[in-house]
Parts: sequence; C-alpha cells; structure tokens
Amino acid sequence: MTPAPASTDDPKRVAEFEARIARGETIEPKDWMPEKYRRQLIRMMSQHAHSEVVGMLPEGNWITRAPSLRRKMSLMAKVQDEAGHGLYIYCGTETLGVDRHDLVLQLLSGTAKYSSIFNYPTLTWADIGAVGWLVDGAAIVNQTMLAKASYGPYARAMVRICKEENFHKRQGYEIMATLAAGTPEQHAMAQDALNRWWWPSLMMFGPHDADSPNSGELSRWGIKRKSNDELRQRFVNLTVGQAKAINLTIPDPGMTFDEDTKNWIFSEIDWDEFWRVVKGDGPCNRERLAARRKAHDDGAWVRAAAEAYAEKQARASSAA
Ligand code: BYC
Repeated sequence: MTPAPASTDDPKRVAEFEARIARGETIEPKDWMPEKYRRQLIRMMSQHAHSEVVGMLPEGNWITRAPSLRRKMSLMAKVQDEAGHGLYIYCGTETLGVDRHDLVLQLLSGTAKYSSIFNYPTLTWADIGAVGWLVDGAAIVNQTMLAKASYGPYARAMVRICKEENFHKRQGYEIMATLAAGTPEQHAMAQDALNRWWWPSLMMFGPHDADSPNSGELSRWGIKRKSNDELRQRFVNLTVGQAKAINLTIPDPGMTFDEDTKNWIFSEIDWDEFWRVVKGDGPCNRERLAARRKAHDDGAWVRAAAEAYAEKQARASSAA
C-alpha cells in the first residue's frame, strides 16, 4: 500500500478514518475527513463537472445538422443530460465546502483541467456516433467504478449518471452501426471517425499508473477502486468486439490477443500528444474556453436577475 501522505491532520483521527474506509463505510459530508481527502475530491470532482459542461460543446455543434428529427431529438436530450451531470457534480463538490462560482472561475481562467477528449473537433456526423460510442463508453467504464467510491455524494451521483450514459453510448453505437452498414462513403465516414477518436478515448483514462501522481492517495482512500491502466484495458477489451460486430477496424494494426490474460494488447499511446492537450495546446482548447467564457458573459444578466430576486425575497421575509 502507498505510504501515508504527509498531513497536519491528527494521526489518530486519520487512522480511524482509514479504518472506516477499510470496513467499506461511506464517508458523508458532515463526517470528519483528512484535509487531503477533501482536497483530492474537490480537484477530481470539479474537473469531472467541468468535463461534463465543456463536453457539451463538440456535440452541441451538430444539433442543427443532425440528419433526421429523431437524431436531433436524441442528441438534444443527450447534450441536456450532460449539463445536468455537470450541475449534479458541482452540487457534490459544494458538499465539501467550496463555492461553485470559484470552481467555474478556475475553469474560465484556464487553471482548472477538464477531460482532454473534449479538445478534439467533431468534423462529421459520424463523430457524433464515435463520441457516444467511445467517449461515453469510456466514461461508463470509469464511472461504474467511481459509483463505488468512498465519498457518498460522488458515488451516488455516478449511479444516476451511468444510467444516462448507457443511453448515450447506445445512441452513439447505433449511429455508427447505421453508417457502417450504409453506402461505402458512409462506412468510410464511420471508419474515419473511429480512427480519429480511438486514441484520444484511450487517453481519457489518464497516464500510466506509474506516472499518475494522484492514484496512490485516491486508491488508498477508496476513491479509485481500479487503476487508470486497469480501466483502460477493460475498455479496450469491451470495445474490440463491438467494432468487429459492425465491421469497423480499430486503428491499431499491432494489436494482439493474449490468451493467458484474455486481454487485447494494444500499442503505446502518444503521451506527448496527451500532455500537450492537457496543458492547453490541443486542436480545440482555445475554442472551448472561448465558448465557455462567452456563455458565462452572456449569462451575466441571468445571475444578476437571480441575485436581485433573492435579495427581494430576503427583504420581504425580514419585513414580515
Ligand atoms: N484529461 O494522477 P492522474 C463525459 C490529469 S465527461 C485531462 O492519473 P487522477 C461526457 C489529472 O487531472 C466525464 N487531464 O490523475 C461529457 C492530473 O492533473 P492534476 C469525464 C487529465 O485524477 C460530455 C494529471 O493529469 N470523466 O463522460 O488520479 C459528453 C495526472 O493524472 C486526464 C471524468 O472526469 C485527461 N484525460 O486520474 C460526453 C472522470 N487524465 O489534477 C461524455 C473522473 C489525467 O494533478 N476523473 N489528467 O493537476 C477520473 O476518473 C480521474 O480524474 C482520471 C485521472 C482517471 C481522469
């Protein structure tokens, strides 16, 4: 097990806390927790909430161009779901004593991270299929484990979110299956989307375990139940068969199946690309932040109206 982190917390209380985690108990907002546990959760949950909100942008881009009313309705519903997930997780972070406004400002100032995947463009309709299938598929693998996380509000949020992500994945896979069974041009469009989204999807799981500075604490405290590499492997194993079933090819010709472990062994990820995107230099990083800043500025009147209304209500109730 990872050595205990340096902490100013009372070691006796930390030991009691860790005993609770070891017994599989859930930690709730009013329970005592080590300061680093609280900070790790705020970091990870706020990045997750930002990802849901920024993740609306690549798909929102295609709502006006969806090829049928049915596709448009399901895409609109999906994008709305992602907004709901973001708000739900921001609420979860507030149970840890932070103000969501501060978290949003961190996103807008570019100091907060969000999932690297949303810095890639959606160039064709097939990309909407690939995002649903691969991005939501990867999110389900990751979040099904987070539904067993030790912090109650986060774990419960994940249960509900995963249910919705399952619909998202199915709508994406259905788009891909339809295109792949269509004309040669449609099949080529689906294959091209898979080629472009495959590697960024694998990057969603984060760096290799050995290069993951947060994993030690997160695993020790029952936030991460499986490691970055374990979850990535699980995603690959699940997805290879799904690609074959719709006659698409994973863009990794070096892939082999290991009979002993029953794992698909895949090629090395381009980690230079991963870190470039995480650090702000991906194909769409600037565009995504500009869109979020504009949305924030455009919404200033809504926040001002809500505050004025709340003040009016407070005055009325103090006068009564
Ligand atoms: N992208 O120590 P590590 C969705 C950062 S949205 C960017 O392994 P950790 C959807 C990491 O933050 C759902 N940054 O970190 C929405 C850390 O930096 P800091 C998205 C990444 O936390 C709309 C550093 O690299 N899912 O489904 O132990 C439409 C070292 O990494 C990434 C979540 O947010 C990355 N890919 O593990 C469709 C899941 N990977 O903070 C779909 C919740 C790593 O130390 N998050 N970094 O400066 C997690 O499960 C974990 O945070 C991660 C990383 C596995 C992502």
